[in-house]
Amino acid sequence: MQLAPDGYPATPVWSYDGTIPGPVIRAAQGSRLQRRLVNTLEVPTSVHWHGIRIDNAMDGVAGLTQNAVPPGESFDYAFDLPDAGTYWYHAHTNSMEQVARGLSGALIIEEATPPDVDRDEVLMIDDWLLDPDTGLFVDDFAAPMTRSHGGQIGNLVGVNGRYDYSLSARQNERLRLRLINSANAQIFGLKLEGLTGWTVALDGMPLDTPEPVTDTLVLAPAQRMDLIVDITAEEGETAGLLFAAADDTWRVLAEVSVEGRAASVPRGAPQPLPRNPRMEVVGVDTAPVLEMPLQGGAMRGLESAAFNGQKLTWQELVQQGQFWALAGQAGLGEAPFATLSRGETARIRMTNDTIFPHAMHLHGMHFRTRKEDGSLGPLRDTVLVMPNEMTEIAFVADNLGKWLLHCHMLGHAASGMTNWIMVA
Ligand SMILES: [Cu+2]
Repeated sequence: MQLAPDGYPATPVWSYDGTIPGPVIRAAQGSRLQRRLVNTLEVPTSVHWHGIRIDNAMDGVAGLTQNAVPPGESFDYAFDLPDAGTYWYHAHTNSMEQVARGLSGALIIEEATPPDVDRDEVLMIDDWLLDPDTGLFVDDFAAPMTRSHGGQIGNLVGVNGRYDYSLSARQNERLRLRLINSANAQIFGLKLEGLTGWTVALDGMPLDTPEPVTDTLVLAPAQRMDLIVDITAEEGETAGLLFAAADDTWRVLAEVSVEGRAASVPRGAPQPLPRNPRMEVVGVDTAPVLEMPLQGGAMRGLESAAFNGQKLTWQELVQQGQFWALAGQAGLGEAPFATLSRGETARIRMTNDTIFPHAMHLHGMHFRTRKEDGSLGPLRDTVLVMPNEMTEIAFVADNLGKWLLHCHMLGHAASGMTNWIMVA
């Protein structure tokens, strides 16, 4: 793939179906998706269908819900799609390397009645860490320095596999933009220019009321955001999606060139998207609270944590490439963090005792954040927990099986920040 600008070498990648990102899979809400993974890589792999309330056996987590698929072999994924929305699929075997090399794609589940927009565009936002001389991915996915800090941040940011992604649109045209952060660790600050927009869904799930975009949008790794935008820039003016670069300047992420006019005036605020079924989180106030401190990392460290059934000191953990822990456990333990009975409402209080932000992702079920006053936030599957902050999530454990709860900074997940819950 030519990821870097012209004049730089092309990049050898790992891909689904030969493209980065993989093909956009579109399916109807309520239908069944079937895909055969044929592994022609030289390493084992598996596919996770992120955000889908899925049959546990199809969740794609090597070592928990299936064995990794060896080179030359295949695995048939087949599952129902209960919810409309913006989801994605990605490797879940050594994901800090496999996702970074290109193994991800968008999974779009369409509502029976789509919203009133002229176009529906998927913008998969990623970053790549490339060696400018060779075009190769910098081959230190497991570097302790990045894993114990904020994680691997690329030196090139792009959308849909292009650093210079652009699209053309007419003035007052209405677009649905489906933003997906597929980066390993980068949290994107985003803003609109020449566009008037509303957030209509987060992590696939519709908001009750579309929220006007007035400020910087924050999209953590693995999170999605559906916007409905009207092109309000004049013909010839620049419009598009900007991101906050590391040097604190705003740079163009996706340019929209305005050509012609679709209507003389923009439309009013959009209607909310139809709700997905069975999403009520009930009984939150009386549900038990499970404490999950997020621990470790550079500058803080850990006194000790359990790893592979043994209690290890910080020094010993570091020797094992483990820099993080969730509630005193580094990596998957024999026993789950919690065992919940089907239909039970649970609260997990994640207190970030590290100096880094973490994008915590629960597999198989969506949750709401619960604020200190007891009010509930929007449905999500991935929440950003800032340093020294506490975030409480509440959900109904209505999906049977073994579900990961892990940091989606993939280097963190690979070095301790991965735990699991059992719904039985
Ligand atoms: Cu993390």
